Amino acid sequence: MTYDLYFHNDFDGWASAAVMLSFLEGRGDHIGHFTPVDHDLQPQWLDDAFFKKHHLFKGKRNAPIVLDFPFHPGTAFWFDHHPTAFKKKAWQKKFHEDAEHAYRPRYFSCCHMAYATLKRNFKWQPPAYLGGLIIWLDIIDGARYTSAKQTILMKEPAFAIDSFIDAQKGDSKKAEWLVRRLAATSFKEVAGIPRIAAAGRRARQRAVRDVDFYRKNLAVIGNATLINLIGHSDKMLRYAPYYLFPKLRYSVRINMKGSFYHIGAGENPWFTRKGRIHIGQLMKKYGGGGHASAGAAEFKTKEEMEKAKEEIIAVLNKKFPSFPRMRE
Ligand SMILES: [Mn+2]
Repeated sequence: MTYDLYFHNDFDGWASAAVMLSFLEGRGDHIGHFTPVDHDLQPQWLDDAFFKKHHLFKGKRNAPIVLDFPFHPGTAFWFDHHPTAFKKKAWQKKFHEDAEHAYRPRYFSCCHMAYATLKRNFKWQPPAYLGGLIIWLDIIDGARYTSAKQTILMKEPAFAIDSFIDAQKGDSKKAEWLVRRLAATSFKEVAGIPRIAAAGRRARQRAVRDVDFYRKNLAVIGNATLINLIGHSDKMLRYAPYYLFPKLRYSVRINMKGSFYHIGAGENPWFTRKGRIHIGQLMKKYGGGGHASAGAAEFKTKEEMEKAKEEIIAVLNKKFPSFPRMRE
């Protein structure tokens, strides 16, 4: 049988496609089209006839497989782990778990979830090298890095693949090429392919440059750091504040999203002390939202943003004494 693969356009999506491909080819099936998809597609995605109507590729349409992306009722296989997997109430009712359709929001990566589900449901015996890929997707998609430093230095081979995927901007030919490589051999070998190794080097050079921007522009206010990225949004390094100040608990960043002022706040993931502030709840006050450990809100005017910024930093400092300011 021939299927079309639709998968989220990030490392987890591409790796999930590789796991799926390995499984399908193992039982003699084929893939017609490899299509990375992203959330800008959502208005069309919500159409029941999406798989018939879309213009993502030409040619014959095969039974669709969707990975690491919201539920759609017309799929042959669907595996996802996102907490926001169901976009329509009526569709959620149509979801019934079976061998080909599963939802496991507790998995750190869809790649790992698809691997485990296919093994369980189909007695699939995956090639041993896929085990390493799964471990790394749980780290990268689950943001379970050992340190902030690891995210800046990006020395491990998986980071090169991640950087390469990022640079392809959803190109389906490149996606097919890389998904086939990842399905056929160990990710370490894939990371050594010259163009992928080169993408890794470029990403590391960029990170060194961007950390320097943080070093020059990051302010420390009590337990929180503040960075203004307006005009420098390309330099965003989520964990750089904790790399420079590992003892600080929170980071706040200012940016523009279109014509809106954007405040993002996060908690240092390597900070284990209890008694946390729910950042998503804090942002709700300003019409935003998020999770316990990260959130954001948007503002029409600079004045509104400045006022909220002061308040948010004050709240983040309220419950905790100041910690010594230490650079690594
Ligand atoms: Mn994912």
